[in-house]
Amino acid sequence: MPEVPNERTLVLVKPDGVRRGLIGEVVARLERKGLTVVAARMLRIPPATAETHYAEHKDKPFYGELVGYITSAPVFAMAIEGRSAIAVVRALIGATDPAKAAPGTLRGDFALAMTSNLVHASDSAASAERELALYFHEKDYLSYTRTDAEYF
Ligand code: 3AN
Repeated sequence: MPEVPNERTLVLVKPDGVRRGLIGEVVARLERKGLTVVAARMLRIPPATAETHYAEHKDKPFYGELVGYITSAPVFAMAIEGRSAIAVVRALIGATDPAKAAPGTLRGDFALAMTSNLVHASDSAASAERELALYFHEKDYLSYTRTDAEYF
């Protein structure tokens, strides 16, 4: 098998996903792909954390709506590990605009609007490190070997 880096990334089931009862669907798709959930928590994101999380969008016209939305109801935050986890999770989630997301992706199958686009996932190693630290402490990561690890 080619050497692919083991990575850790942040996935958030956003307020629309939580309120629509889609936490399990998101987790199931990540797990069946061969990725490992190594930390998880349910929380209502404090406004200050949301502003830090979305700091790169501070000057965009949709920034206020984005922060308002992500703080509007609980999210389900996960740390996900696996081979090339950052790119693989982004591929499973699909394009930012759910109207353009490919069928078979989470956004392609379950979302249509831009703000309530179901899931967030870190888009690079630097983002993953920064974003994971907003939601988890080092002691929260419980790495383990899946019984089916030989296939992944
Ligand atoms: P992604 O979530 O795919 O990483 P980003 O980081 O470019 O996308 O954008 C963060 C979030 O901001 C998106 N998930 C979406 O909710 C919102 N967003 C991005 N672009 C727009 C836009 N043009 N209009 C409204 N909301 C947007």
